[in-house]
Amino acid sequence: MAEDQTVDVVVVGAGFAGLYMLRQLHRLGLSAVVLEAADGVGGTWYWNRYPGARCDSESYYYSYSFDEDLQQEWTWSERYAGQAEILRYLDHVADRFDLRRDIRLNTRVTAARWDDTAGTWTVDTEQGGSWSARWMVTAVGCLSSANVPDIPGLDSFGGDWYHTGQWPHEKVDFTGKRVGIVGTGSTGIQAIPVVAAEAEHLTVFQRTPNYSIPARNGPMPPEVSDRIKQEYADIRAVQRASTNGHPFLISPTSALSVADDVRSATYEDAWEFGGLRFRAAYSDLLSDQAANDTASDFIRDKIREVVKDAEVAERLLPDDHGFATKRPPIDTQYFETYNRDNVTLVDVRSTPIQEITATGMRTTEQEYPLDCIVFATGFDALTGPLLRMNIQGRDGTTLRDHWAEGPKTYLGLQVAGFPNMFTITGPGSPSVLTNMPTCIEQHVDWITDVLEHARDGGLTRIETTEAAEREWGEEVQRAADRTLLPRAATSWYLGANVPGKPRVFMPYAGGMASYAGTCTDVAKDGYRGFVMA
Ligand code: NA7
Repeated sequence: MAEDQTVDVVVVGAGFAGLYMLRQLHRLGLSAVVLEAADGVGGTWYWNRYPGARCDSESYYYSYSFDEDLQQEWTWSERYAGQAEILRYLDHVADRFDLRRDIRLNTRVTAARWDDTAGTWTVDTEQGGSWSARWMVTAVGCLSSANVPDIPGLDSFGGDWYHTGQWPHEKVDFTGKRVGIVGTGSTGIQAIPVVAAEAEHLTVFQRTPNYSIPARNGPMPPEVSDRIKQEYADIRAVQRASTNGHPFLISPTSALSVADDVRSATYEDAWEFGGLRFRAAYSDLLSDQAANDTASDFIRDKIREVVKDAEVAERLLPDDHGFATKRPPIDTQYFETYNRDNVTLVDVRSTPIQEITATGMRTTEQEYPLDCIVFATGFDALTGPLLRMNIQGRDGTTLRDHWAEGPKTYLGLQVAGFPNMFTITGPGSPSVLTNMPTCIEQHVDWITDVLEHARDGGLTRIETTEAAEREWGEEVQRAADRTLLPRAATSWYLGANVPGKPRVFMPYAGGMASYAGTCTDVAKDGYRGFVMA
């Protein structure tokens, strides 16, 4: 039955962010509801059930730190947790902290309007009910709006097609099937080896070749798990003090300051250790092109070593961007998969996809017969999930209009003209450049503090100013320009993967710790950049 109700806070989304936000609102004693489109909690980990779906952060730190008992009682089974295990964890959190009573599942938000006279948000749902609240917090994730490419003929395809971010709940069986995967980002790189092992034939349609580092996943030995649990306080402290929210710091040494053999040995060790730590091997991999070239060349050599067919290896060599200037994937047997007889690599940059036919995919070169197509084509990142909620601020200004030239926020947390709305991991925050739960906890804690401040001070309105928003936008740009990241022309950080999306570097690249320090200073400074009443 559709509900019309009033609460203090409406939270949209029941993933990592929404669950923790609700926990904190309970602590504050505010009435709250979490509206969630899916029929379960988990957000990203509810939707992304594609073969091989696994977190690229290691399990022991891709987790909440807010509750010591939770840290101690939960034991991860692998170095990197798979989708199902993370979903079990989030379900456990929802139960353990008695969150479900305030979560409405199967409730997609279709619109949200600010009423300036009443000082409230009205949030409409697809089911027809609406919620009224003084505060609205979006916890909609950064990578939740699927980007399905507009390829002519998709409707006429006679087989099944899927987007990895909207995967069916029942197992998709590729046995005996000719499968095509479009996309070689983090998702495609995880899915390709798993699908290749099952399908009769896999054709990979690659537009931009990518770097990838072996994950070196494996079972979590009990003694490692025990040691981590004893050291959690220190581990979390490093995460919070780090650039990317991981429990390791970036080396202070320049890649260009050491002899070639020393550097090669460092890279070799990092390659063997596996995972995202490779990026932390030297201080300047993301800020100096020559330093970055050393890492990029090392990985290109590895690809040549692993892939037996020299021509295929050549096609797999990244050539348009430096290592980790786009989100760096990590993998299990990705490049090795191209040594299988049942895998074909098609370069759709030189022979673009023209259409999907009833029986396959046609490029400018030929038609590839397919029974199934998997789009691992990513997301309308950061802005997409917010824009599709049809948010209307003061004077009827829509978020879509306000962001027509690209997203504008103050600290990634608020938007001028949209009072009392807080955006967890919004554009302009470091979110997607970090280990997400670390960033989410920092955001939620900051929002909790400001709501507590409002509650205690009898404040009913909090809104950032256009000046604060402009200055933060300039700071986001300056931080990006200190890195090589904006140079990766096909990066979703820039919105480049979605046709027509403004090309603006969206995340804050100045580092998690320095960002968190700024947020703390802003609060200490009487919430500088916010108008409160
Ligand atoms: P990504 O990283 O955006 O990767 C999408 C891939 O799909 C990438 O290789 C794209 O090529 C390719 N793509 C997108 N559209 C097309 C079309 N129209 N034709 C051919 N190829 C296309 O998404 P993921 O899901 O892999 O990863 C998203 C994040 O999830 C990841 O960074 C982690 O944070 C977790 P392109 O590079 O644009 O040329």
